[in-house]
Amino acid sequence: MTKIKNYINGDFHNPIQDNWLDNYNPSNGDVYGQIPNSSKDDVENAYNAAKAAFTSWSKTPLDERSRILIKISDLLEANLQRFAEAESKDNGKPISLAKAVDIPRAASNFRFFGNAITQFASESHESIEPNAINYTLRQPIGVVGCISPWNLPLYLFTWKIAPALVAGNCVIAKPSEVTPMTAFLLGEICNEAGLPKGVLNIVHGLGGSTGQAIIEHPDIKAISFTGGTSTGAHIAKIAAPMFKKLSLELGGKNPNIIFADCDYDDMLDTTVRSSFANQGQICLCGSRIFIEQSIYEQFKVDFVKKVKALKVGHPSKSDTNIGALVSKPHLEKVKDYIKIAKDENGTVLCGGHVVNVKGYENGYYLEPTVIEVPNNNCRVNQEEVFGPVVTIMPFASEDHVLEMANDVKYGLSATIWTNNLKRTMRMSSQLLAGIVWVNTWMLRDLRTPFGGVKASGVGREGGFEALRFFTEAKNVCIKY
Ligand code: TXE
Repeated sequence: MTKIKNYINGDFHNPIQDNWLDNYNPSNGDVYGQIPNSSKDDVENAYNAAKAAFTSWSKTPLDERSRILIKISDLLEANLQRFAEAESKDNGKPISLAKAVDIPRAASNFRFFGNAITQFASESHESIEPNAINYTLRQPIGVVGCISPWNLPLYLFTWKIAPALVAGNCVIAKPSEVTPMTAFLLGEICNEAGLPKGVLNIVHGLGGSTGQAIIEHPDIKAISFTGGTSTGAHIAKIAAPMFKKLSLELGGKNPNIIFADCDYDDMLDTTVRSSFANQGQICLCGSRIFIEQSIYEQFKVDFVKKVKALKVGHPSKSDTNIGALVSKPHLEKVKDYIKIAKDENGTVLCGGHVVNVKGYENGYYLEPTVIEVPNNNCRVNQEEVFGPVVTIMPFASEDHVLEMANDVKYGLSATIWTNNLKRTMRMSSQLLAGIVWVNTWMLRDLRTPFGGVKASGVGREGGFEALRFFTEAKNVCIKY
C-alpha cells in the first residue's frame, strides 16, 4: 500500500486529523494506496509555510527562479519512466500516452515558463503631458491556490503551478483526490531542484472539504481551477465576494466539423484520436462530430471500422489504445449517457459495452462508442460525457452546422476539416470557442492563449496570459 503525504514547507506530513482516503487502481479496481483527506488545519499549515516563504521567494532574482524551474524540468525528464508508470497506474491511461504526452508536457510546462519569465516585459508610456512617464510594475500576488482535475493529472497540475511559481508567488496546490500520485512524487523533485521550502505546498484531499478550505481561505488571493463546470460555478460563488482573482478552465462539448473537401485520410486518423484519446477524458475532445451530407455514409463506414479496430486493454500493455476509465462512478456516469442517448432515439453504431479485460475483470473498461443521433438537442449532444463516446450526424450547409456547433452551453474548442480558405476564415470567426483547430487537433503552442467562453470558463492560461494572471499590474507615473 502506497501511503502518500502532504508536501508542506519542503517536508512530507500526515494529515493532522489522521483522516485518509483509499486510492484505487482503475485497471483492476484494487485499493493500492491511501491519500490524506486534509482538513482546514492542514491548509492553514500550508498557508503559513507559503506566507513565510513569500518575501524571499518574490525577491529571488528572476534568473534564479528561472534556473530552478528548468532544473525541475530536467529532473522530470530524467524520471520519465517512473512518473509515466505512476500516472498510468493512477489514472488508467495507457502507459504509451503517459510517456508520450502527460509527463513530457509536465516537463515542458516548467521549461516553457522558466524561459517565458525572462521575456515577460511590461509597458511604459511617455506621458502626453511634458516631462512625465508611466511605467507598469508586474508584481507577484502573494499566496495563490491551484486546483486541478484527474484527467491529465501532472500535465494540468504543472500547467498552473509553473507560471504561478516563476512569477514569484508561493503556491498551495491540490491535485484531484482521484489521481494524487504524480503530484506527490513532484515534491521530492522540487526539493532536489532546490526550490526553497514553503514556496510550493501540495495538500491532498476531497474537493468539497480540502479544496473548499483553499477557496475559502481569506488570504489566498487568487485561484486557478480546472475541472467541472458546476464546480467552477460553485467556486466562483464563494470567491467573488472575497474579491479573489479567478481562472476557471471548465468543461467542453466540442464540435468536430468535417467538410467533403477535406484531406480525408488525415481527417479520419485524427478524428479517431480527437474522439478517444485518454479514453475521451480530455476537455478538448471533439465529442460532437458533424459531417457534410455528401460524404456522411462513407465516413460512417470508415470511421466505425477504425474505431472497432481500437484495442481496449490494460494500461501497462504497449499495444493498448483505450485504457481504463478513471473511476467506477465515472464509468457508471458514462454508461448512463449511452442509455440516455438510446432513449432519445440514438443508434449505437459500435461500442456501448463494458469490456472484461482478461485478468482484470474488476477494472473500469468501456468500448469506444459511436452513436448516430437524430438531432443536436439530445442530452448526449448537450452535456459533457467525458468518456469514450462520440456522436455523429450529417449537416446540409455551413450555416446549418455553424448553428448546431454553437447551440450548446459550452464554448471551449472546435475543429474544422476543409481546404477552403474563405470558409475556414468565416467559420473560425463565428464559432463560439476559445480555441479553433483547422485540419489538425491538439496541436499545442504553449505561447498561445488557452481557455474557453460561455460555460467553458473564465480567463486564459498559457504564455504571457498565465503570467499576467499570476501578477498584479501597478502603474507608476513620474513627473520630472
Ligand atoms: O472535476 P471536479 P472532476 C469535467 C468532466 C468531469 C467533471 C468532473 O465533465 O466528469 O468535470 O470531473 C476539486 N472546492 N472535467 O471530478 O469535481 C476536486 O477535488 C474546491 C473537465 O475531476 O470539478 C479536483 O481536484 N475544489 C475538466 C478538482 O476540483 C473542489 C477536466 C476538479 O474536480 C471542489 C476534468 C470545491 N467545492 C473534469 N469540488 C477540463 N476542462 O479539463 C471539487 N474540487
